[in-house]
Amino acid sequence: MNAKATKTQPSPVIDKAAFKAAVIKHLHCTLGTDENKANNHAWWKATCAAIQEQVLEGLRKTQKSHYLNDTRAVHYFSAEFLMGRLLSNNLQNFGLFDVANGALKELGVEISDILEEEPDMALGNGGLGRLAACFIDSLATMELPAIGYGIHYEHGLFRQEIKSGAQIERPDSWRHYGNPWEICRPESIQEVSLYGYVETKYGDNGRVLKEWHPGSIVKGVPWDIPIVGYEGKTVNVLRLWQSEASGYFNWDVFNAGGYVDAQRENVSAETISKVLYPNDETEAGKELRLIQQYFFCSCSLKDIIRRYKRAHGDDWSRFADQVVIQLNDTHPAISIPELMRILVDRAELGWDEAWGICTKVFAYTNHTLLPEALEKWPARMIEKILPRHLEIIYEINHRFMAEVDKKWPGDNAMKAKLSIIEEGNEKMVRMGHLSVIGSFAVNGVAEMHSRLVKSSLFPEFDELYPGKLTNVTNGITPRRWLKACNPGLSKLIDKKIGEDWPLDLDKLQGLAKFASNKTFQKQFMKVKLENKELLAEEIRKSLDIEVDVNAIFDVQIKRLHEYKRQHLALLNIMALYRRILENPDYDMHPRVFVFGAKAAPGYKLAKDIIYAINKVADKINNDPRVNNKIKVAFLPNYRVSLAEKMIPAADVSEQISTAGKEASGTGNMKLALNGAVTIGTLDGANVEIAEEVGDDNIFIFGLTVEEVNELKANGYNPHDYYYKDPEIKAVLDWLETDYFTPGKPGALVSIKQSLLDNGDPYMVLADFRAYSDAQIAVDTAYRDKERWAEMAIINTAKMGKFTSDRSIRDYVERVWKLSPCKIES
Ligand code: B1N
Ligand code: IMP
Repeated sequence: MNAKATKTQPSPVIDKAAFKAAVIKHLHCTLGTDENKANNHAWWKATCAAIQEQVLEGLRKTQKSHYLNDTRAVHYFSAEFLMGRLLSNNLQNFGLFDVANGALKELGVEISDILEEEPDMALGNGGLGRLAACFIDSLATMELPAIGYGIHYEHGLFRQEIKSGAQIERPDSWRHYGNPWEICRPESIQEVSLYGYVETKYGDNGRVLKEWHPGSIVKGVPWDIPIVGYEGKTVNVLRLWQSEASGYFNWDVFNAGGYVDAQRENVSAETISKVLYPNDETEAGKELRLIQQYFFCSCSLKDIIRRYKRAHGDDWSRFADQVVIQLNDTHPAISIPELMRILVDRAELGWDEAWGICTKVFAYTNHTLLPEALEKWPARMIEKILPRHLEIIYEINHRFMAEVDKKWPGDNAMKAKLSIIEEGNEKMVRMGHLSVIGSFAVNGVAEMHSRLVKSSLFPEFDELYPGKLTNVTNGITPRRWLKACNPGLSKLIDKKIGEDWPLDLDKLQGLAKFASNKTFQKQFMKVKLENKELLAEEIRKSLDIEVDVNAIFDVQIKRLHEYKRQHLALLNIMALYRRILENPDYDMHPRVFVFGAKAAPGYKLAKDIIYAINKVADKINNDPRVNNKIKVAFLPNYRVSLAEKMIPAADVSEQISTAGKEASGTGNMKLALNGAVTIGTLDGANVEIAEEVGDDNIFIFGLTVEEVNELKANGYNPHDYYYKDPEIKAVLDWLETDYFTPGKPGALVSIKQSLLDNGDPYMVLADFRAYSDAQIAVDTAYRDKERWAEMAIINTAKMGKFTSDRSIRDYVERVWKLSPCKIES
C-alpha cells in the first residue's frame, strides 16, 4: 500500500500563475463578482472552486479506474462524519498550499483569512465521527477503493455560546451560503419505505412470500463530498443522503387500517435528515433517530446493489467478494435485516444463502462499553416503522437460539442472556447482539477496550465464535493533525528527518536521537512557544483574558461527560487556588488551564460542570492574590477547526477518564503527536501511548480497571475520602457557598451532590489525591526545561503507531481483505 512508500511533498499539478488565473476565472464566472468587489467569503469560494477543478478531475479518474478494475471496496457506514474544514486539506493534499498562498498574496489576499471563512462541516459529535473522517482520509491516501456513507444533516452539531458562564445551544448552519465541495446527484436518488404492514402470500411451490406494503415512501437524495488522498491520486467519495418527500401516500394501507404517514402520528420526510442528535454516548430511543438510521442504511445498500448489478447482473454469488460493509458502532446495524429483506423478499434467495452472503459482508466496530450507549430499540417501535424487519430479526434470533442450544443444551438463562430480544416489561431489540451475530468480524478500538469487549461485554459470543472478536487500535491522520495544523513543527521535522513522515509516521522515530540535543530542544520548544502565542491571541480575542505564554498550557478538550472527568480537573484547580490563598508563596510554575467541551443539551450535570468551570475561572482570573499563577480559559464552541489551533499549543494533555470507561480516545494521540505530555489514567489508548513513550515520558496516575472494579465490589463510599482528606472536604464545601457565584449560593451544588449523595459513579474522589500529586510532578518536571523538551520530543517521535494509516492497514489485513487500485491518468 502506498502509505509506506518513500515520497517527498506532493508535487504541485499547476503553477502559481495558473492557480491565480483559475481563482480570478471563478471570481468572475462562478461568483459573478470581481477583484475590487470581492470580500473574503467570495475569495474563499473562488479559491475552493479553483482547487475543486483538480478534485473533480481526480474523482473522475478514480471512479473510472475502480469501475474498469471491478474492485472490491469497503463501504464505511457511519451516522457521523466530523470532517471539519476541507480547503486547507485539499490544497495540502495536492501540494498546492504554497502555490495558492503565493497566488492569493499577489491578489492582495491573506490565505489565513480565507481559510477562516470556511464553516466546519460538523456532522458528528466527537471521537466516533472524527475517527470516520480520519479513516476516509487514510483510505484515499492509501489508494484503497472506499465509500463513506452517512446522512446529509441540514444542521450539524449545535454551535455553543457561553452566556454568563452557561452553555447556550444555537443551530449550526454549515450550508447556509452554499457548500463549495458537495455535488448533488439526482440521478442516483433512492426510495425508502416506512410504516405499513406485511402481507403473507404463498408462491407456486408452497414457498412463503412476504410482501411489505409501506405506508409511506421517502426519497433519499445523495450529495457527494470528494475525499482527496495525500498526493491527490485517489479521490474517493463520502456520499451523504438527504431526505425529501416523495408525494407517495398508500391508500391501500390507509384503508386496511395500517399505519400511514398521517401528519401528526408519524415523522415527516423532510425532518429525517434535518438535525444530528447531539448526544454523545447516550441513546435517546427516539423514533426519529431509528428512522434516520434506517433511512441512510437503506439508501446506501440500494446504492451498493445498483453498482454491483451494473457489473454482475442478478448473479449474487460474487456479492460478498466485491462488497464489505463496516458498521461504525451499532447505529447502522439495521442494515443487517435490510440486506436480508432485499435478498430474501426481493431477490428471492433462500434464507440460508442470503444469510451466508450477509455474514460475509458485514463487520462491526464497537466503540463503547457504557451501558447507556448500548443501543436497544423497543420491538414495538421497530414493528411500527419497519414491520418486515422485525419479522426478520425474530427469524435471525430463532435460528441463533438453536445455535446457542447446541452449544449450551437446555441452558435457558444463557439463551435469555444472548438473545437479540431482551424480555421484560417492554420487549427490546439489542442492536449489539444483532451486530455480533450478523457480522464476520467484530472489533474494539484499543487493546484494553477490545480485551474488555471480550471479557465483560460479549464473553459468550467470544466462546461461540472463536476468532470473530478482535482489536484494531484507533488512529489519526497525521496530514491534518500535524502537517496542516502545525506548520512550524512540520517544517522543523522535514528539515531534521526528511519529508516523507506524513505517509510513514514511524519515520518520526528518527527524532528520538535528537531528543537530548540542546539545539534541537531549543528549536522544538521555540515552535511550541510560537504556537502558544497564537493560542494566547485566540484566548485574548475570544475571552478577553491575558495569558502568559511562559506558563504551562494544560489542555483538556473533549465532549463534556462525567466519565471524562472534567470535574476532577476542576477540583484540582480549586485546590491549587486554595493553596495559594492560604500561602501566597505557594510554589508553582504558572499554569493556564484551557478547556473546550460541548455538553449534550439535555445533560444537566454536564452543563452544570461547564457553568462551574466558567464561574471558577471568573474568580481566579480576576483575583490579584493569585498573582497570575493560574489562569482558566474555557474556549466556547470547541470543534475541529478550534482543535487545530489548541493542539499545537498544548504542553500538557489531560486524559483523565475513569479506567475502563474511555474506549480509546483519539485526542490523546493528536496532542502527544504535537509534543504535549500526557497526564492520564491507564484507560483506552493511553495504555498504548504509555507503552510507546515509556513511563518516564508520561504521567500515569490513579486506579486501574481492576482496582476500580474491586473498589466497586467492596462498596465504594466517597464519604470516606471526603472526611479523610481535608482538602477534598474544603473544596467540595466551597462549591456549596456563593464564593464563586455571588448572590447565588448553591448554584454549583449539583457537582458536590453527584460526588457524595449520588455515590460518585466515576470515582472522582478516589482518584483525586493521585491526580493532584501527579500534577505536582508535572509542575516539577516542567521547571527542568531541558528534561521537559526531551519529553515533548519523545512524545512526537513515538507516535508513529497512531497514524490512521496503520489502523486502516490493520482493517485491510484482518477484516476487509482489500487491495489498492492504481489510478490511471
Ligand atoms: O468513539 C471514539 C473513541 O475514541 C472514544 O473513546 C469513544 O468514547 C467514542 C453514541 C457514541 N463511543 N461511542 C460513541 C457516539 C455517538 C452516539 O450517538 C455513541 N462515541 C464513542 C472512537 O472510537
Ligand atoms: P477525545 O474524546 O479526547 O478522544 O476527542 C476525540 C476527538 O474528537 C478530538 O480530538 C476532536 O478532534 C474531536 N472532538 C471531540 N469533541 C468534539 C466536539 O465537540 N466538536 C468537534 N470535535 C470534537
